[in-house]
Amino acid sequence: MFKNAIVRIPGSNFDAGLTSVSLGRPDFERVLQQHAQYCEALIECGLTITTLDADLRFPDSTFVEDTAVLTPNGAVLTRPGAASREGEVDAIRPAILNYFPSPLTIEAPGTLDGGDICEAGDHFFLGLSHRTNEEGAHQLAAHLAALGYTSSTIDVRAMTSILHLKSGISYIGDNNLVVMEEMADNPQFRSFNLIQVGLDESYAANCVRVNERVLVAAGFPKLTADLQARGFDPLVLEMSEFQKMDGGLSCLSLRF
Ligand code: CIR
Repeated sequence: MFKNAIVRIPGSNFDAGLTSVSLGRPDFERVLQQHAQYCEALIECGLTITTLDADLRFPDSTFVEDTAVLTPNGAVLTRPGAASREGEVDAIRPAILNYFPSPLTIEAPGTLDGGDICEAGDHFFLGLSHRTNEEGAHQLAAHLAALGYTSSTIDVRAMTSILHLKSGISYIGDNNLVVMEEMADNPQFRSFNLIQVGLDESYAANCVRVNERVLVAAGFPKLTADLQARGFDPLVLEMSEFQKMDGGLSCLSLRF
């Protein structure tokens, strides 16, 4: 069960952030509206949220997930792989210190984005991506071991369709792993109950279990229906403006 979340309001220069997709320019009014609905959804799921002010120094800073890995046993501050995002960790540190007084850290030359880290019970999958390097994953694996968790790496560097590991997989509890079709045959997922997402709904593979609900992006009826049929309670959220900047549901909050 999560009790808390940290979010950051998108800045007016949100459209100056990084993106690898060509879905058009985000509409700032809609960005704010979708973000507000996301925050309301977290509250509906029972979370108390810390809302940080927009930070115009970092256009991508609403994607707070990339700055930390928070576990029940302790926190790790990351070192984001994109140069323009490195300072986001200093910016969020005070908010994290309120809940985790002695976070561990990822040090240079390690880089690591929280979006590459998928918790699946007591095991963590660490994505090697164009943001998270082997050194970063190695440091995190040692920190997680010290906190009592196992981990293993999954290399997604050759997958041009995803930015982070969690763009393609989401653990939604009770041994259930939502996984995009292209990754479903990974032997590391063999012991999980796989919920496959077809090529036409790949973006929806980034969903988030928050207590009794599963946050799912709007516009992906097959996954939504599949989750319902399996007894989950999807909470559907418009994400169009964040998708334009390579962002998914998980990136918009740190949950703990
Ligand atoms: C970036 O490229 O860093 C941002 N525009 C999107 C980050 C998305 N974060 C995530 O999936 N955890």
